[in-house]
Formats: sequence, C-alpha cells, structure tokens
Amino acid sequence: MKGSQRLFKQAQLVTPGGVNSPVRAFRAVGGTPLFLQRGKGAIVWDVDGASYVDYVGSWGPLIAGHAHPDVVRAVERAAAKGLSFGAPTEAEVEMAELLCKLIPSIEQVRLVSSGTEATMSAIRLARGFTNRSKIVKFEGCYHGHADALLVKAGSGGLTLGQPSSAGVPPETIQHTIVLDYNDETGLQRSFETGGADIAAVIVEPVAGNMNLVAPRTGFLQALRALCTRYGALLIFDEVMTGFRVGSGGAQALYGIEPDLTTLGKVIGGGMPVGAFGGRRDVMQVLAPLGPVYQAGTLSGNPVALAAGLATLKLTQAPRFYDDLTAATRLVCERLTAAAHASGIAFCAQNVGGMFGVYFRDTPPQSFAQVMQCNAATFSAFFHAMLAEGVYLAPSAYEAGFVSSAHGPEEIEKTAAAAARAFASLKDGR
Ligand code: HOZ
Repeated sequence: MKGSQRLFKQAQLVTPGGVNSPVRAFRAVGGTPLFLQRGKGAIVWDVDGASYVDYVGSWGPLIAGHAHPDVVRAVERAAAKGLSFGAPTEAEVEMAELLCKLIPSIEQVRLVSSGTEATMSAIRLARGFTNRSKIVKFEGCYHGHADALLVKAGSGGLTLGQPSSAGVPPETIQHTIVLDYNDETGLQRSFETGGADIAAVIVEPVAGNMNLVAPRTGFLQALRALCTRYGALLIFDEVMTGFRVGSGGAQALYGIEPDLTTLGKVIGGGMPVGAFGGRRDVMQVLAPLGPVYQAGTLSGNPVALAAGLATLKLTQAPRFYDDLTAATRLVCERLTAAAHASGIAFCAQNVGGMFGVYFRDTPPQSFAQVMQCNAATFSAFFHAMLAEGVYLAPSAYEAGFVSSAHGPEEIEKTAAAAARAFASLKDGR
C-alpha cells in the first residue's frame, strides 16, 4: 500500500476525516489526499517520493516558495533564543511598524495567531466601537470559522456542500446579514432599512474562497461610500489578498481605504500569524485601553514572526510583485491555451499572485456564476494534473497560488501537463 493511503487510513482512526482542515480530505475531488513530506521552492514531495509543482503553497502563505533559505535561517535563529515568552518582544514592534508602513490604512495593529482569530476579533471590535450588532457579509466569502461568520461561507463549507455550519445557534447568526458579492444594491437596501444597526461590512476584496471572483469595477467603492454614509465600519478581509495581490494588498490595488483590515497567511510566511488593524480611534477601543476584550498566549510568537518578517522582507525586493503577477498571468494563459487546444470550455484569471480556473467561457462575477462552473470536470482535471505532477487545490472553490519560486521551468512543466490533462478530458480517458 502506498504511503499516503496507509497514513490516511491510520489518520482516519484518530482524526475526524483523517485531516485537520476539511478541504485537505479530497472529498470534493475524490481519492486519497497526498501526505506531503517536504517542499523546496515551487516543488513538494509526498511520502512516496513523488514530486509535484505546487499551486497550493500552504493555501497562500508561501509567497517565496517552500523552505526559502532566508526564512528558514530566521526561524532557526529565533527558535534558538526561545520559542515563546508570553511577554512583549522586539519582533512584535518590528512587525507592527512594518504593517503600518506598508498598509497606510492600518494606524495600529494587533497580532494574533490565525486569520480566523483576526476576523473574529475585528468583528467584535467593530461591534464594540459602533455599539451596533449587525454585520454584513457576502455569500461565498469565507472569513474563518467563527460562529457569526460561518453563514453561506466559501472554502471548506462550500466544498462539502454545507456553507453554513451545524452547531451555530440561530441566535448567534441572527445579526449576520448575507448579501450577494459584487452587487452593492443589496447593501444599499440593507442600510436604508436598518442602517442604524449595522456595525460593519466585512468583505474579501478579491474573493478567494469560492474559487477566485474579482470585484466588479465600482463594487468596493460603493461599499466604502455606503459604510461612510451610514456610520458602519468597512472591514477588508485581506487574510488571503494581503501581500499576495501586491505589497499594499487589495486596498492599494483598488485604491480603497477600509476602516479595519485583517491579515494572515503571507505575514506568517508559513507559520501561524494573523493580524487585525486599522483606524487608531477604533483600535484604541481594544483592551487594555478600552472595553473590547481580546487576548492570546501565543499572539506575536517570536518564531512565527521571524518567518513572517523574513518573508515580508523578500516581498519588498524591487519588481517582486511585477514578476509574481507576470508569472501568475503566464500560468493562466498557458492553462487556457492548453484547454482551448482541446476544445474545452475553460478560462483562468489572476489578481497578482493568486488565480482562479473555471470550466466556463468567462470568469464568474458572482456566487451564482461560480456555481454554474462544472465541478465534475474540475475534479477530473485535478486528478489528471496530479497524475502529471501538478498539485492544484483539491476543490473547485479555492484559489490557486504562485510563488516567486515558480520559474519558467515549473510553468513549462505545468503547461505540458495541462495539455495532456485536457486532452485526456476531451477523450474521456
Ligand atoms: N480554508 C483554507 C483554504 N481557503 C484551507 C485551509 C487548509 O486546509 O489548510
């Protein structure tokens, strides 16, 4: 029996579904998840020694590729000095200063250990600051797995066909309003009918948990204007897009200043780091200055921050994002060309270093259009690519990620793999 199959069997006895995060279980695409053993640059190896060009990149954090020497060295140095103190350290100041400098809407920031913690805390803060209860989110956007946000969510819930979770009491989500992504008219109506109760609007400025859906021109601007008019806070969930679509995140790309921003993934460089920050007057409502409580033993962990700081430093190299964006665009172009050569309805698009692939003719602009994509064909494509040595996200509802380590050789390999994979789909092999 192959190593991944053996480990998956063992894992299922002691871990629900054999995984520690649902999408990894390959339920949407079928088959056995790969158990990975190591990674270097753009390549990962499974426990059976097979190698793959990796477009998951730990779901986004590994913007400089696997085990970048600068990042590994920084982690080793930090670890040698102590793993955790539960007391302030210099690295926390350095990270906070860097985030405030690179994302100007962040005047103050608090570090946490995951994206879920960041969004959960930002929501609490927004409610505490505005003294209002309701929050608005958009269908198919995923903001981590805190109760109030786990309604019509993307990512794993959507992948498993359960976008709202059991175990979340109706009372907990009675204050959550869910609207259509890329349609500001719903928000206009919600504000008109109950604006005085809406504390915040939270949005993925580029949706990356229902595949990739880019914001329509004017959508984010409309959210900004409506939140300002009705005194609600605009929260950009940039856990995925922060330092991924460009140095200043999606807010720099689209020229919008949110009141609060949540971060994760890249700022930890593969280690558990999250953050939420924004307007100083809002942030100062947090304990110990104000009445909104939030805390964490491992918040600002020095080893995790060492990985994050080293990664962010790499992203500040001249042309880093130009090159990353160009490489990601090339991946999309080569995949699309390969599909069309086989006569398959397919398209792909990228925003900076993240991309989406769709089995339809044009990129979806809404959750409904995402649902029109052919998920069964995606699964066949996923497995054909895996057999060719290319590791895509095992779900039609996740974005893909390119790193600075994906060079011409990896992209060429991907294109050749895609040509064979699409041809096999056409032949029904
Ligand atoms: N929710 C993550 C992707 N959007 C998946 C996390 C994981 O399985 O590691």
